[in-house]
Amino acid sequence: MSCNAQSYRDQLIEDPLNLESLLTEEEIAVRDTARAFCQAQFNHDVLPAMGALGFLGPTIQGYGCAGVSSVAYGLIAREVERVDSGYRSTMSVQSSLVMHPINEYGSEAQKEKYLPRLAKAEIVGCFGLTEPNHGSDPAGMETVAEEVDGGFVINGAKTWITNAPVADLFVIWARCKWDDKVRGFLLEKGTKGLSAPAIKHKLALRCSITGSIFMDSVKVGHDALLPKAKGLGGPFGCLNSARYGISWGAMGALEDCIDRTRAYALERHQFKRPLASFQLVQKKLVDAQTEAVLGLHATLQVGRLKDEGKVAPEMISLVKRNNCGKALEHSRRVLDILGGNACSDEYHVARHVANLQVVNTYEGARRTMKDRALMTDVSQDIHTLILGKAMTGLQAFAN
Ligand code: TGC
Ligand code: FAD
Repeated sequence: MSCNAQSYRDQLIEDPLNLESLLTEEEIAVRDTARAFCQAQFNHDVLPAMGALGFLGPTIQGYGCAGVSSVAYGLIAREVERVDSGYRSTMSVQSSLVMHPINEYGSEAQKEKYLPRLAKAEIVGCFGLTEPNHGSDPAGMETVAEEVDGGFVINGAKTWITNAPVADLFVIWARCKWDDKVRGFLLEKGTKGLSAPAIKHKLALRCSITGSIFMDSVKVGHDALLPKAKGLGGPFGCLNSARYGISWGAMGALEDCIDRTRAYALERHQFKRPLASFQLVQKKLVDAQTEAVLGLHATLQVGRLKDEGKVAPEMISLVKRNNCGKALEHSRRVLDILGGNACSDEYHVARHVANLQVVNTYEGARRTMKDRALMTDVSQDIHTLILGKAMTGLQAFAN
C-alpha cells in the first residue's frame, strides 16, 4: 500500500478503488474545473456559463469546442449531476443530442452555422424523437416530412422534449414520405407553424424545462436536412452518446446522496448514539457506496473503449441500465436515513430520488419493481431487451 493508514481511510470514503489513478492529467483538470463550477451558484443562466468553460459539445474537435476525451465528458456529467439531474439533462441534450448529430450528420455549412453558437450557448437546442403515441418505439413515429418545391414540409407532434420551450434550434426526426426512411431536420424557432409549449408542474427535473413540439405544415429549405443520417440509426446513434453521459451522471447523483446521508448519520443521534453507529445504517451506506464505485469504474472502461473507437451500443446499454437502476435503488435506500427530514427539500436527497426516476425512464430505460417493499428484484425494460437480444440473438420488443 503506497499511502499511510489515514490517507487510505480518507481515500476509502472519497474514492475507494482509486479511480483518480486511472485518469489523465487533462481529465483531472476538467473534472476539477467542473467540480469548482458546480459548487458556485446554479441558475437558469447555467448554460452560457457551461459554454464559457468548454463543457458543451466538449468532445467535438474544432468549431469552438474543447475537443476533450469521452472520459472527461463523463466526468463533467458526474459533477453536474451531483448538483441536479435537470442541469445535466439541459447540458447533455445540448451536447449529445443537438451538437453531436450536427457534427456527425450535418453538412459543413450546418456545422459552421450552428456549432460555435451552440458551444457558447448563444443558442439552445432540443432533440425531438419521442411522440405522444411512440416513446419506447420510435420506429412507429407519425411525424412526416414531404418534399416540396424549395424544400420540405413537416407535420407532426413531439412530447416530453427537454429544452423545447426555450430552444432556438430543433433537431426533429421525421419519416420521409418519399422513401419511408427516418431523417433529421434542423428547424429554427419562429418558423411558421412551429410551436413548443412547456409541460408544467413536473414533479422531477424541475430545474430543466420540458415541452411539447407541434409542427403544422412547417416549411423549411433543403438546407434544413441533415444529409448524412438515413434510417433510425441516425437518432439511435445520438442516444449512444447521451446514454453514456447519463451513466456517469447517475453515479454523481448517487454520490451526492451518499455524502449527504453519511454526514447526517454522523451528526444525528438516537438512543444516545450517532445513527452512523448502527449496523443497519452502515449497511445502507456501504451498499450504496459499493454500487457507486463499481458503476463508475465500469463506465470509465466504457469511456476508454469509446475513446479508442471500440465501444458497442450494448456496452452503453449495460452501464446505462445498471447505473441508473442502482442510483435509483440506493438513493431511495439511503433516503430512509433522513427519517422525517427526508421529506424536506433542505436535505436534497428526495429531490435526487425524484429526478432519478426520470433518468431511469428517458433514453430507453424504465424500471419495474417486482418487489416494491425490498426494492431488490428490478428490471429495466428497454435496455434489458437490448442486452437480451445481444445475448440470445432473439429480439423480444415485438412480435
Ligand atoms: P432496430 O431494428 O433494432 O434498429 C433500427 C436501426 O437502428 C440501428 N440501431 C442503432 N444504431 C446506432 N446505435 C444504436 N444504439 C442502435 N440501435 C439500433 C440498427 O442497426 C438499425 O439500423 P439499419 O441500418 O439496419 O436500419 O430498431 P427497433 O425499432 O427494433 O429498436 C428497438 C429499440 C427498443 C432498441 C429502440 O426503439 C430504442 O432504443 N427505444 C428507446 C427509445 C429511446 O431511448 N428514446 C429516447 C428519446 S431521447 C430522450 O429521452 C432524451 S432525454 C435526455 C435528457 O434530458 O437528458
Ligand atoms: P412507453 O413507451 O409508453 O412505455 C411505458 C412502459 O412500458 C415503460 O415501463 C416501458 O419500459 C414499457 N415498455 C414499452 N415497450 C416495452 C416492451 N416491448 N417490452 C417491455 N416493456 C415495454 N424524448 C425525446 O425525444 N427528447 C427529449 O429531450 C426527452 N426528454 C425527456 C425529459 C423528461 C423529463 C421525460 C420524462 C422524458 C423525456 N423524453 C424525451 C421522453 C423519453 O425518452 C420517453 O419518456 C421514454 O423513451 C419512454 O417512452 P414513454 O414515456 O412513451 O413510455
